[in-house]
Amino acid sequence: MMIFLKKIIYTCLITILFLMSGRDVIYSQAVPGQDENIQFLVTFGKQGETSWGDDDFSQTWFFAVPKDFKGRFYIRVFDPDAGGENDEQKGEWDSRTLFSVYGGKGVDPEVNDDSRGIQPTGQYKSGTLLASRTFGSERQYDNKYYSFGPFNPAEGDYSEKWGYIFKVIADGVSGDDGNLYRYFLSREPNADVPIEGANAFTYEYTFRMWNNTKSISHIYPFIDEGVVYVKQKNFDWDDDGTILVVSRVRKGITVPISSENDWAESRIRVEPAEINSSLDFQFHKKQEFLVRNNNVVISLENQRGDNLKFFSAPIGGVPVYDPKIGVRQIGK
Ligand SMILES: [Ca+2]
Ligand SMILES: [Ca+2]
Ligand SMILES: [Ca+2]
Ligand SMILES: [Ca+2]
Repeated sequence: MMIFLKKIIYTCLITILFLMSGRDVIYSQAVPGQDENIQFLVTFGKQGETSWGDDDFSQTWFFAVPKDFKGRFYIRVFDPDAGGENDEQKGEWDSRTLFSVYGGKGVDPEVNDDSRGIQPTGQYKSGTLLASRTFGSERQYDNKYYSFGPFNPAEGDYSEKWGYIFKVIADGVSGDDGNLYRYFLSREPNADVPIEGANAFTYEYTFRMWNNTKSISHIYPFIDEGVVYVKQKNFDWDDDGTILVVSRVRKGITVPISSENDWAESRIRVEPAEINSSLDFQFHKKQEFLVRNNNVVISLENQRGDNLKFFSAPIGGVPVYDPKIGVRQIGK
């Protein structure tokens, strides 16, 4: 009887573990990530007006493929066109967006500052161009995927810490409409099949808030060793509710918010217990009325002026406030 019971418990445990790992694996390469509750990234054509929520008409993301992954993979872009469904129209649909994928030496943003893509200037396109395509308003790719690849991991820029790094840049080369899109790093060209242990990150996040006053979006910067404070900068938040910072030791502090076509910035002191974990930047929409089509830009710097990474799958998991740790650490 005891052996039978043990077997049942063992089977249950294995099933739970499998389900837990499955959940983690399935969504870890979606950009935006599963826990972020962000529907789309956004990049406007460079004749666009910054008051519509994109400060520089360019967005850079990095995909890190683990060292031990030997297969081929694809970088899928959902709704790469600017037209039809999902996108933000101004006059005629005339935006053209260049998506380009880079690998090889020069991509690693920890070695090459320009590669981080905070500003689309200097050597932000460093590395070897592996694939690219420009999309206008194209019914064929409207509300559908386009897949770049296949790529081999070895085509990436090797980093001891992150594995093989690839860079994807979306540039709004012309027009004034907003292109909304998202990515998925996949083993297959025609389906979202994740690579276990892969992740994606950016240094400047430009995204669209949901048109829903109840929604809360999140982004998760990782706090490295040696960070004393972070300077947050947000752009064109349209005075839409509040931005809260939460961590294991921080129940939630509000930060100054931008309104229309301007930046707001502030410093946040980092607690020792926040080192080597992720912060949770929460974007709470205004409750009184709906602020529609709010696009926003956010970046973080540490006290040395180095930009922090936002990971689509938060390192160490989503931080949950724990009052016991908070009292102990901050009270020291
Ligand atoms: Ca237009
Ligand atoms: Ca579209
Ligand atoms: Ca689009
Ligand atoms: Ca905005």
